[in-house]
Amino acid sequence: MNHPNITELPSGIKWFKETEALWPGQAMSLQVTEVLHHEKSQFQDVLVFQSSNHGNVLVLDGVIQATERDECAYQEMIAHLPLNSHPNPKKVLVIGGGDGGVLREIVKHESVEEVTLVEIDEVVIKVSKKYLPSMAVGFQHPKVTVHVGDGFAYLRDNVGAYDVIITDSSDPVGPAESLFQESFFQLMRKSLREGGIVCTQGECQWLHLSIIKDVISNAKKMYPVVTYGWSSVPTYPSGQIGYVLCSTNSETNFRKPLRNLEEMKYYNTEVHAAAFALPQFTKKALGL
Ligand code: SPM
Repeated sequence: MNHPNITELPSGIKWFKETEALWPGQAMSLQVTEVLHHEKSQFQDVLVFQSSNHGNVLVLDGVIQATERDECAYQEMIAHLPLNSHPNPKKVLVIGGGDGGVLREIVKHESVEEVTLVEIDEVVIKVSKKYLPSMAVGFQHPKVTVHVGDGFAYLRDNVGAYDVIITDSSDPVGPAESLFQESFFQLMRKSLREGGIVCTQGECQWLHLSIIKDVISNAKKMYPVVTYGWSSVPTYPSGQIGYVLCSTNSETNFRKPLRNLEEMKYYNTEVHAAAFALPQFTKKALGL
């Protein structure tokens, strides 16, 4: 099966290479042992391959979304940073996240009563259930409801409904572009209950400070507390990714988790607090 990002060397060894205009002049490569699935869905190019050292890998429009080896670093942080900053999160919404890994993390919180996942691309859910079972296990929990559709439309129909909203999106090109815009943050704001918190995929400080700066300055127009945290994810461009966190409660201190969680792979209370320690160039660029 041919894929534009996979090259076979004369030795027969195959490499996946992640090239994208958002990170010019650099490319993460992973050795491919088998292409498990490739299809053009209604929204994007969907690829799943088995790698030599990172387990199965989900790729959307040529960009790595999750590898079985390091997905914990992203899924745990995007879930537990906001949930452990809310005093009593009961109703949680996930926009995107069709692999199920963020769901798997959210249901670990005892206070959570209902989680709804809104994913635009049903194919991502289908291939994740088949090839990424350690992530898709999240779909099996009785607290979880899945809605296949557009996040904007869902938010418009669900005002004042959620304690925490997590946007687990791909990058701001293609189907996820609108999820980085001010209008989306306004809709999320309206869908929160009093004291509600949002956490969105916040791109990489080595590559996208101007995108992050715009997102944060837009968010500051409508949320009294806005900040940026990050974690190390080796298979994401430049080896890290960030999280934009916003609270409607001016008392929220994202640096101080309100609870601990036992037996995570990546997350603990020290990592939570450290996520908000920013390099000087980031603090200066973002005004944090
Ligand atoms: N549940 C996992 C889905 C992953 N969502 C985020 C993927 C981001 C991939 N690109 C990272 C680029 C950072 N600049």
